[in-house]
Amino acid sequence: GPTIKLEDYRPTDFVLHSVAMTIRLFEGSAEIDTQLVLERREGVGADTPLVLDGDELTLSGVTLDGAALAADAYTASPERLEISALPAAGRFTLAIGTRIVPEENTKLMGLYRSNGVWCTQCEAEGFRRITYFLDRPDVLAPYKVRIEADKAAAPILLSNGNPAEHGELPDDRHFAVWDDPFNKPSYLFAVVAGDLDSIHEEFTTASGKPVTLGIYTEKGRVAQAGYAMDALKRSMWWDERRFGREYDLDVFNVVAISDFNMGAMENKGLNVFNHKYVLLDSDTATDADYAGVETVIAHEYFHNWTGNRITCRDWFQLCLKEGLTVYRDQEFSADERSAPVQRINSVRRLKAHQFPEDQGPLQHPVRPREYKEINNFYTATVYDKGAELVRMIATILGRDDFRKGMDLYFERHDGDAATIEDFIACFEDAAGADLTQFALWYSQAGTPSLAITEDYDAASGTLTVGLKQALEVGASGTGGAPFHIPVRFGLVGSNGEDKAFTVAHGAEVDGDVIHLTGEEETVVFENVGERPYLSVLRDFSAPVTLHHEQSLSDRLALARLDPNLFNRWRILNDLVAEALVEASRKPLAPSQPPLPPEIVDAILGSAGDESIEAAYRAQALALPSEPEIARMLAENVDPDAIHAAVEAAKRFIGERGRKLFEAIRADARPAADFSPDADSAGRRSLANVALGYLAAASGDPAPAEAQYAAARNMTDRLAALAILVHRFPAADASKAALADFYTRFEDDGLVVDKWFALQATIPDVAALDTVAGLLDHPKFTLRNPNRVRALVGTFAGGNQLAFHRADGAGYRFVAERIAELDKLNPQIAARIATTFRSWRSFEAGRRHAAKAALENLAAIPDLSNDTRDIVGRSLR
Ligand code: HT7
Ligand code: ZN
Repeated sequence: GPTIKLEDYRPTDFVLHSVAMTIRLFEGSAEIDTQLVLERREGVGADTPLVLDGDELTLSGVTLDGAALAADAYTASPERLEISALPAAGRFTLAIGTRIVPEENTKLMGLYRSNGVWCTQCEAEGFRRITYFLDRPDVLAPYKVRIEADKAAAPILLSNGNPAEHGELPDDRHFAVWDDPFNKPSYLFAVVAGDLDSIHEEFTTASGKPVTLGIYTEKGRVAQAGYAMDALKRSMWWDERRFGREYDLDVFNVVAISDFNMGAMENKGLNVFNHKYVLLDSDTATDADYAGVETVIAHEYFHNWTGNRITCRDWFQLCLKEGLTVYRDQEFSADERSAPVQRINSVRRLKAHQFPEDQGPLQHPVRPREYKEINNFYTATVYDKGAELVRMIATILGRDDFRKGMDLYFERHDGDAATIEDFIACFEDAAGADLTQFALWYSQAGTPSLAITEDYDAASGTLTVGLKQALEVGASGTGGAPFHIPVRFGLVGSNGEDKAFTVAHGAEVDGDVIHLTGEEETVVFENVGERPYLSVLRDFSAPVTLHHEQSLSDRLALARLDPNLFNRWRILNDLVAEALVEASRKPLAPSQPPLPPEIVDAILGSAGDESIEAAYRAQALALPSEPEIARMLAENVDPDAIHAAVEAAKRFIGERGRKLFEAIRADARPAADFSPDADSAGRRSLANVALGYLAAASGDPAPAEAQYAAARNMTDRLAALAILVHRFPAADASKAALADFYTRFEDDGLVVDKWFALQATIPDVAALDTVAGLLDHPKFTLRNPNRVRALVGTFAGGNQLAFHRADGAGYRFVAERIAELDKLNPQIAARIATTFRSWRSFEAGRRHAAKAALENLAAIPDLSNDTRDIVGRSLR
C-alpha cells in the first residue's frame, strides 16, 4: 500500500454539512442509505471531482438532489466512489445506497455480527466499510440515524446521540431514530442492534442536567454489569471535579460485545466495549480485572471531551486524544486508588511495552510522520509514552498552570479537529511558558538515557550534581537533539525528610524539579549541611533510562528513607534488575547467592513494613519481568539463562523471607464478603505473592492446592492455580485443579480465556506442545479475538522460554498462526506479529530462526497490508 505522510495533509475539497442514514438490517444482509449534504469548498475548481472512500463496498444506487446520476458522472469500485459534474457552488444532497453482509465481516471493522448482535467498529477507517464517505477525522457533521430490524431479532436499536422516534413497521419489524446534534467525525459513528439485557441509572450533572446511563449486555449477563455502572458514575463525577467537564447528551450508553478487536471504543454517546471490560463478578474475575474495567470505563468516558468534543485533525495526531486520555485515566485511578501504586503500575507497563518498542525496529515518534496502515499505530508509544508527555507538561508547569492550559484547550478548541501544535500552544498561552524544546518529545523517537553523578564537599556543605542526556538515533531515523527533561528530585536527610538547600548556579531548578535542557549540565546545591542522599527521577518524571552513579549503601538508605514512595520502589527494582542482568550474563559461582543478601533484606524490609499499604508491599516483592531483563541485556540474550537467574532469585527470597511470608499469609484471613476495593485487593495481592515465594522455596504444591480448594473468589483461585500449573506442571494436584477449573467455568468464555492463557504461559519449552494441542480444543477459535489473544498472543508475548525456544519451533508456530489469522482478521494478526519486535537482541541461533520465520511471512503473496507493514518494519 501507499505511504501516508503528515506533510501531505490538506483539507478536503468538499465540506460536509450533515448526514442522514437509514440502516435496514436483515438476516444475511444490510442495506444502507446515506444522505450527505455537501458543498464545494471555496476556491476549489468546478471540475474537481468528489472522491469518497470505500472498503469492500457494493454500490446499489446514487442520486444527486433526488435525480439519478448519468452513467459517466461517476465511477464506483469497492474502494472508491468518484463523482464529477457536481454543483460549482451551494449545497447539494448526495444519496448513496450500499449493501453489505455483516455476517461475513471477520475483520470486525465496520458493521458486523457478534453472537447475533449487530454492532459497528469505525475507528480508524471502518465507516468506509458501511458507506462511501469522506472517512477522515477532520470531516465533522451532525448525524441522524434510522435503524430498522426484525422486532424479535433486535428489540434494542441504538445509535449515537439522543433517542428521537421509534415505531412499528410491517412484517414484525420496527424502527428507531437517533439524533446526534454534536458535530462528529465518522470514526465515532456507531450502531448496535440485538436482543440485549440492560441496566439503567440516572445521573445528574454538576449543573443539574439529568442523564440516563445504560449498560447493555448479551442475554443473562447483565447481573455482571453493576461494577461497570459504578465506575462510570465515579468517572463522571471525577471529570467534573478535576477538569470541570460535564456530560452533554441526555443518554450515555455502553454495550458489551464478545467479539471485539480492542478494549473498547468511545463512540459519541454509545461506547462499545469488549465484554471483558464490562462484565465481572468475584467468582469469575480477578482484582486485576476489576481495575481493568474501572480504567477502561473511565478512559472511554473521558474521551467524550478529549477525543470527541475535541478530535484529531488527522491520524498523525492520534496521541492528542489517546496520550491525553490515558493520562486522564491514570490520574483518575491514582485518585480512586493509591497514587504510588498506580504510578508503579503505569511505569511497569511503560517499561514492559513501550521501552522495547522504542528501542527496536518498530520505533516511531509519539507523533509519527508517516504510516502505511494506521491500525498499526495504536501503540504503546502513542498511548503510554503519549501520556508521559502530558504528565511532563504537568510537571513542568505545575498543577495550577496545567489546569489553566487544559481549560484554555477546552475553551479554544471545542468542536475542532485539532493538532499537537494547538494543544501545546494552549499551555504556552495559559502559563506564559515556552515549550518549543519540549515539543521535540513528539517528533524524536527513542528512549533517552540520563546519567547522574554527584559530588559532595563536606567543607562547604555543597552537593554538585551532574546531569547528562544522550539519545541514540534508532530505526525511525529521527535526530538526537537534547530534550527538555524534567527531573523531579529531593535531597534526603538521614531522618527521612527532604532537606532545604539554596541553588548556587547551573541548570534551572524550580521547586523540586531540575530542568535539564542541554546535553550536559550541573547543578550546585549549597547549604545542604551533612551529606544528603540524592533522590532523582521521583515519580518517574521523564521516560528515560536512568544511570545514577550512586553507592549501594546510599541506594539502600533511599530504599528505606525516601519520602517519595515511588522512588523507594524504583530504587529497589533497579537494584534487583541490575543484579539479575549480571546473573543472566554469566552463571553464578556455586558459593554465590543469587541476589546480594542486603538487597533481599531491603525488599523484605519494605514488604514487611506494616505502616505501608499492602498493594505497595506486594509491588516491592514483584521482581522485574524476564522480558525486562532481556531488554536491559540488549544483545545476545539467552532466555534460559534469564529464567534460571530469576528462579534462583525467587527461591532465595522465598527461603530468606519464609517467616515474613508465613506471617503475611496468616494475617490474610479473607473477609466474609468479597469487596473489590483497592485496600482489600492489595491485601489479597500481598498474600498471593507470599504464597508464590513459599512455593518457590519449598517446592511443595500443598499450600497452593489447599488455597485453590478453599478459594471463594477468582483472585485467590487463579493465583493458586497459576502457582500449581506453572511451578508444578507434572503434579497430580495441578492437573486435577486445571481440570476442575475448566469444568467449573466452561460456559463462561472470559474464564475459559484465563484457562487458555494460563497454559500458554507455562514457563517451559514444552508449553509449545501444550499450546499446539489446544488449537484443537472445542472452545478454541481463530474468530474470537479474546480467544486468539489468550492462547496465541499470550504465548508469543508472555512465554519467554517457549516462544523463544532455541530450536526456533516457537517462532515457526506463531508465524503459522499469524498467516492463518491474517486471512480472517488482519488487525489481530498484525498485533500478534509485533511480538517478534526484539528478535535482533537474541543470541545468534534464535536470531536466525526468528528472522527466517519473519521472512516466511513476508513471502506470502496475499499477506494483508497490516501484517506486511509490521513484518516489513521488523525486518528493516
Ligand atoms: N479509540 C479506541 C481505539 C480502537 C480501535 C482502533 C483500531 C481498531 C479497533 C479499535 N477499537 C478501538 C480505543 C481507545 O483508545 O479508547
Ligand atoms: Zn482511547
